[in-house]
Amino acid sequence: MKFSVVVSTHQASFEAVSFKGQIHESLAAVAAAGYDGAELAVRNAAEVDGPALGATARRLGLEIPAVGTGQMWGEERLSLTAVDQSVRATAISRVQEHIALAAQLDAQVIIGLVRGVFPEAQHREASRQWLVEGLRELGAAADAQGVRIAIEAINRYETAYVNTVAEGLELLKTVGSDALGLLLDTFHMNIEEPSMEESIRSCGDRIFHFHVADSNRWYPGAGHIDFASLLGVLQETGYSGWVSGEFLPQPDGPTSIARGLEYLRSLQATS
Ligand code: LER
Ligand code: MN
Repeated sequence: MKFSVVVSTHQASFEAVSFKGQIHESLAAVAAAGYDGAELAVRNAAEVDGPALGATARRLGLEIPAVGTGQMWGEERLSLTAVDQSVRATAISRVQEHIALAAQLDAQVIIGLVRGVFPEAQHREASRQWLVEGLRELGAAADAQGVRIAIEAINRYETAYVNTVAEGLELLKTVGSDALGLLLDTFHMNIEEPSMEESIRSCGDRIFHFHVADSNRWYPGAGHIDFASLLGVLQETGYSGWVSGEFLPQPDGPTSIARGLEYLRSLQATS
């Protein structure tokens, strides 16, 4: 099992990332803490120098497992289900740039809140259709570049669509692209899933990426989620991907990444 942690290439309002900005220094801190990789949270891929980042990561012995897109929604309110067609088109072309960056870095692309939040006043069926069409277009682009897309199930307080793993699997079936799978996040699953273990089992080989934060969104080991059980079940499914820490920088970034990794590795040692 390989461990990474999320760092943001630029300043951003989303809080559950270990470091923001000064990305080359952040990568060095992640490598020094002993991680195998650094997941990138990126608002605008056009502002990221992929080859330079890739070179820094290689020099530090880090891989880049995934590139997140959530800041497009968080900072700019771009989404694949915006009522305004031109906003949807912009969101699609911006995610295409993430796909190109991911291809350079041998990473996956994450679709979280960029899918939109499905407000009650917005027609649900039309939104669902826009999302399916958008994901088909992005799936084809990803496929052509050898990139995989991981759709994240996110709790009900952040979006009204794909809150659960079951909804995520249903969406994958509707879209019908092999380039698409799921991102499971223990923070969201702890809120939405009756049994996190059963939800992991229900995915078969469709888990493309895995986020870990404890129940309080601090580093694993700081709350009451049973990570020994979850990582054991994840391994039983044959998952050979990444376990990526996406947690609040509490009590501070360096301490949280050190404690989170120490705890996860201690579980591995006893399994
Ligand atoms: C992003 O990976 C995530 O987990 C969401 O909570 C973003 O809002
Ligand atoms: Mn997440």
